[in-house]
Amino acid sequence: MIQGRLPRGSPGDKRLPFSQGSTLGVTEMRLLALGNRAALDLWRRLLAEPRKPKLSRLISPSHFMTHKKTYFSKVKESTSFVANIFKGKVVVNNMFPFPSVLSEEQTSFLKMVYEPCNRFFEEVNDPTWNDSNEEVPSKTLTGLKELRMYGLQVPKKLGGTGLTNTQYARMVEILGWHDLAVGVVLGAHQSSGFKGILLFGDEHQKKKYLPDLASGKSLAAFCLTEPMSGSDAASIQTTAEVSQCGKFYILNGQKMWISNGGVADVFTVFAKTQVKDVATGEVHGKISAFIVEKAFEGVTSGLPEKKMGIRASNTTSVSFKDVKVPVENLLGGFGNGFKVAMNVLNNGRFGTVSALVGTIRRVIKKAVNHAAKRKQFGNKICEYGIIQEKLAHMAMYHYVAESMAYLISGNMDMKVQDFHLEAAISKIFASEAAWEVTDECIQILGGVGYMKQAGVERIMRDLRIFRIIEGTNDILRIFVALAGLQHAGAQLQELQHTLEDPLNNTAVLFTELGLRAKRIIGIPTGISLDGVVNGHLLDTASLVTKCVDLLSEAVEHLLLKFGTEVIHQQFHLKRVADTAMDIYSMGVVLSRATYSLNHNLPSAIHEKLLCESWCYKASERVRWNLKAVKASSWNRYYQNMKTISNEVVRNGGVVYSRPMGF
Ligand code: MYA
Repeated sequence: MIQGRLPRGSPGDKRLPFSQGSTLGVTEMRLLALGNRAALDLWRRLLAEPRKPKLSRLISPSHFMTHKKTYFSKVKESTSFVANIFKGKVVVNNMFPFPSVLSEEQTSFLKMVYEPCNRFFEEVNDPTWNDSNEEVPSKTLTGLKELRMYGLQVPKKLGGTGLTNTQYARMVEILGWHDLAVGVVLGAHQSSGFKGILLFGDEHQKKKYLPDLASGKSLAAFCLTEPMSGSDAASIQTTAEVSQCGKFYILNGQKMWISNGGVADVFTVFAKTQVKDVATGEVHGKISAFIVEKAFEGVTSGLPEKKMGIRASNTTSVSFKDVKVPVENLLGGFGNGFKVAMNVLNNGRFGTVSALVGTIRRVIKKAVNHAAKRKQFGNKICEYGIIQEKLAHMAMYHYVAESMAYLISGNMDMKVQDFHLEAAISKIFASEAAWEVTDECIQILGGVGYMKQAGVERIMRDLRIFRIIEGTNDILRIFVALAGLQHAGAQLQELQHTLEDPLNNTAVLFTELGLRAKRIIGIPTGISLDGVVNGHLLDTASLVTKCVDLLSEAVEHLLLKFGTEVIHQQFHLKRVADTAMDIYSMGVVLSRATYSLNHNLPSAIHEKLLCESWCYKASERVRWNLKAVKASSWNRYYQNMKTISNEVVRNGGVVYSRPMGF
């Protein structure tokens, strides 16, 4: 009945605002007759407001970032912890108990491959030499092949080491501890380069390529990024057209900043193909993935790039000129390339997180060694509060990042499918934590830390790229926020349908009313982690549930205020993503500390401290960030940011002249 009506107070709406004695619809009058003014208000808020039609647009074709594709269209129920907190729910299945997935046999196998590899890095590989000479020497590459490091997750029957995700995570920690550049060579090979073949390859493709890739006889690279296509992965311009004979795809285009680009023998290449919609007969440009060999005519690589860090790894452009790719080298089905690319990236991110966890552990050791020995003003510097706070923060960052790494790898081993938001958050978190920790390590070491000899400046240079590769942290933040809002929008829309008939759904109406009233007053809505977390952590757990209430309230506020326009509200989206990250990180450490307390691990009490302190700080950030999302006073600040930025851009730099005028 209210359908199509203009929202009250909007331009063109002739009715008076409610507060001034309004024209009421029949349902509204019935609700008033029921004597519940608050229920009436809620009903109006959920129904009348969205009829702009904001919420309905949330689930009709709408667009993410580029207005090209549907984004909010299909939302499935999710078991993801992160997806659910946007809906005000705490779903703990993938979070508690903290996974402990390795059998005794798997643990001893891991130790068997781990120890020689770690020794090899201590004794043979020299990261400083690699960095200065911008190459990984053949003795290292050969040694890594002998250690079966090229095919860690390739099944044994195809010549690989056959590790689970958790075993792999522990192995790549070694790379992060010792040499991130070698980590990138191996990561670009197996974490992304041939991961598509492992995940999507048919039997023939797996048998043909994986044995040589796993032994290190051939090397792989992942070719997605192009000169005009970075974060907007769907906008690639490389093309693949079916040849006249129908036996090949003809590949043309250029890829850039490809790790292993100049040394790989096998590339996973993404290209635009013309796909015919069976139902409509229309032809669309959709991405397909291909396995391309360096040996195919027309494949060339550019010169190695000169980089800030990970210098020993090879990075080049790769060009394809009329390359004939056999049709059997199509990977994952015609037109499914975007899905292949996203899944490869989703599946690879936990490896990066694990490697960075190794780096952070190493850097903390360096900082502690120095702080425990260095004396100033008569005391060891680790006795001063300012250094103690730094060391404690560094330890907390590591605890969170390590817990994220093993929670995801454990979940992946338990065949959990819905982990892409958690993987994105973990990659953002680990790359920023590693940067922060290394920066603080240099600060603690002072002048020593700034010198090459201490080895920390190389780590810092190596680390910088991790906030950019595998999806920049900025685009991943937007991805997390929008995916979460999509889930919340779908839930709100379902509620909207139900409440179209409020009189027959009074139970739902009053439950929703109660929930919102509690959130507004600031009392718990009833979600709880009692019985899930260890009893000693109940107070800390209540910080998490409170933050979930605050997030879902803020999310609803944004959806009702902006509708699909929310996708353009990046000031808000960033803060929503940071909140989701903070809440996830709190959940992760609560899970890990609960496990340690429940199992009486020797470090359990220390872990409880880390967990409590982290959650306290994170919950304060959540409050702050969500205030900035909801309070109208912040709009002025956002407007200022826009204006300042526009003026700086228009001016080609800062706008004002120096105080002396020139
Ligand atoms: S390679 C370069 C990395 N580049 C990127 O990561 C690009 C970043 N951009 C994106 O990810 C996408 O373009 C975004 C989507 C997210 C912005 N999982 O309309 P859409 C689905 C599953 O939103 P867009 C490199 O760095 C979505 O639901 N599905 O798409 C390697 C929708 O599905 P449907 C996803 O607006 C470096 C469809 O796709 C995901 O274009 C080597 C379209 O969605 C997702 N994540 O923007 C590193 N996202 O159609 C070496 C979207 O069904 C590693 N979708 O509704 C070193 C490691 C060291 C470790 C050592 C190990 C050994």
